[in-house]
Amino acid sequence: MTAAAANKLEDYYETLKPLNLAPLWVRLKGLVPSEPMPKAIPFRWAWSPTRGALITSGSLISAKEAERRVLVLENPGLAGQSRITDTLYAGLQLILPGELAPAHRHTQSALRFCLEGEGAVTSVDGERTTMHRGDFIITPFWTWHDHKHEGDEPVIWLDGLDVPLVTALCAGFREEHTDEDQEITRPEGNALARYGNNLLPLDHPVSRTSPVFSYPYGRTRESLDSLARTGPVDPHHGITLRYINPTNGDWAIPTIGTMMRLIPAGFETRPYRATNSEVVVVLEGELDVAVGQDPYVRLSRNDIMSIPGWSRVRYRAVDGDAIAFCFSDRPVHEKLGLFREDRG
Ligand code: GTQ
Repeated sequence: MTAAAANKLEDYYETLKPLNLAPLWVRLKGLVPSEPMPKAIPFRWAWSPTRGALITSGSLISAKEAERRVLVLENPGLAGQSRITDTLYAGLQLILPGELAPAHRHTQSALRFCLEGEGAVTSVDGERTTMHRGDFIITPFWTWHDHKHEGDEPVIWLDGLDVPLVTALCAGFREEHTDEDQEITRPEGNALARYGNNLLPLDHPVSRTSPVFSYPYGRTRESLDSLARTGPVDPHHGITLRYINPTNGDWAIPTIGTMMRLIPAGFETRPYRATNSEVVVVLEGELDVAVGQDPYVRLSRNDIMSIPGWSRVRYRAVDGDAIAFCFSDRPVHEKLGLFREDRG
């Protein structure tokens, strides 16, 4: 194209702006890329400074004032957007002894993964559950939930929500409960007894989110222990178990895939990538994670890492087994027919 023709085109683009029109030929490759181009980058939040900042917030604002005292884990590639990957939200929540984070509900689904401290309780839809390190707890979309603390030390957990997805669909609703804490209608452990033993009450309906809602780490650990001794160990995933909804075999949360991963001592996984993005937090041992061409990054206890979609990942455990909790947007990719993986 000649310079004169290019100038003409530029002038033409200017005439389009007041008409609220845009030329697709300028934008096509960005809108319809040849492969995913996440804005998120692989990033590690080291526990000690992150925890320090969170504890400081405890002396500046109460859980009630904040409604939820959370530091959002914000990906450096998505500054100001409250996202840990292009499609996932993550935050670290602090609750101090005697505090109450009041009851509310929203259309975003949430998970809690407990990292530190004893004595906090989350109530979901009429049932409470006491939180212990390594427990995975679900707040299904549109269920009342409040958090309180009956212990005597700070409690910290990782929140994971499908906020960016719900925002993209413009489907966010929230409501505050008229009471600060909701009425408890069933004894603690009731959900686990009814749904958590490979049994379901006769005629129990299929539900979109797992009714188990609290998965104690002890049980998960038993399975991992046994498999660590006997295998099999997948060359790309190590030993990865996914939390499921017993009413339909789907992921425990319909929009967020949750998993526990054990990489045996001395094991190195082969490169793997999939369209979904992922968040990893180390529970036990030390986990080395390499993304794309980058060298291995070492994750220690409670360190958190973002893994953008469609980036090649390798895991390695050097000294001793490593155990990490992971969550991703894989269920949404699967449900929309968008999930692709590459084991090369
Ligand atoms: O605990 O209900 O990190 O509503 C973000 C939004 C936690 C919660 C978050 C929430 C919550």
